Amino acid sequence: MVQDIVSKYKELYRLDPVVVRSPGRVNLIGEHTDYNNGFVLPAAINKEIYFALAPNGTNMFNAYSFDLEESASFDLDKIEKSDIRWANYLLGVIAQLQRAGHTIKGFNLVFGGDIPIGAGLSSSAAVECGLAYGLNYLYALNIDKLDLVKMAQKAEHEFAGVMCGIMDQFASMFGKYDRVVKLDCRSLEYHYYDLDMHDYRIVLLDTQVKHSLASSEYNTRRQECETGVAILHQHHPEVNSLRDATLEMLAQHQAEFDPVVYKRCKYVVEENLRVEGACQDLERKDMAAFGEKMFASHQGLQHDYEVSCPELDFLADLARKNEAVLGARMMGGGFGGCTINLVKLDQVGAYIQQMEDAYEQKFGIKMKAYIAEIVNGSSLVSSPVS
Ligand code: GAF
Repeated sequence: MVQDIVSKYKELYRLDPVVVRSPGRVNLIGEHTDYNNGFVLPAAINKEIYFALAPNGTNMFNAYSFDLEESASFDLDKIEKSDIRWANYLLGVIAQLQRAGHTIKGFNLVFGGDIPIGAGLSSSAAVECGLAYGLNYLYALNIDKLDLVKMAQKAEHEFAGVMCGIMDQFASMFGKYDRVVKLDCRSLEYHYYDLDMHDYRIVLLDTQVKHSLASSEYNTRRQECETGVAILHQHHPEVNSLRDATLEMLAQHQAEFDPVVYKRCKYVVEENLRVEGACQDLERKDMAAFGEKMFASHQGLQHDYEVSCPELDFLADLARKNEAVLGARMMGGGFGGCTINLVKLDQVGAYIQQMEDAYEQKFGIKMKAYIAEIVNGSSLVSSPVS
């Protein structure tokens, strides 16, 4: 893949580019907790986007999407939202860098990779982080990685219109080989945990559906959480986000809550507790207990947070009945995309086959399956001057 990107770059622009890579992510547990200032446990995976870029001596940004076979050019003095959807993830990053006072001179870019779009593996975060990382290197901007992550997140807010939390961009930039990273989304402190992959694999089952509710319901969930925080804050001034709330507080003030808002808040408080417990499981190497928490997370996402869908529920239910599976749940924002499954190594092939058959029989859709390996976050692949 990287060779194809570089060849295309040379064919189009005739120069030797800098090449960087930026991965997609999985999240083991801790869903819809990031924008509630809580905990997440993601990892970067071997589904990646490559970027070839070099200065062009003009004031233009010329981009070519290898996957879509489309090009677009933009004047760097007038960076604003575009009608070209894929370009907005790139333009958003440039806008953030410019706003922070960095001069971005003209450059040519070819990018492409193998992160399936719409599967909940954060292809958009990978695009944002990859370009931020690449420009930081190309123009020696000396921006630290956490600031790049924040800029990438802002790019998503302002140019893609999704009010995401920080998890996806953080995982893409800070992922580490064979480790998961527990991120405290309030303090942005993080800690890597070993994920002992000797006896099992991470299997992603891609439903191939993305229900249109996804982005409107995402924003609704954020509002419901804020409503819950406002109620608790009146009684407990120290509660400024659901991260600060406890199940006891919620139970104490339940009468003041709309029942829907109540179950949203209860889910988030429980999910944060699950992430903390899951990290202790990893320290004890108790993968059975870890897997149980994944199943419990799905139950909460299905019944209390209500961001699942029949396709995801079907796969999670079937996984639960299969003794090859330690844990499984829907992953990411919801309403489609993938389930993440921890599957015993010697049963991976049979499990995928069985799930594919059952899914096709039930929904008439051929699902896709990926075996995810955990890799490092965004990095330099090669540089003509190095
Ligand atoms: C999407 C968002 F981009 C993340 O920030 C996170 O909120 C996730 O949904 C749900 O956990 O991937």
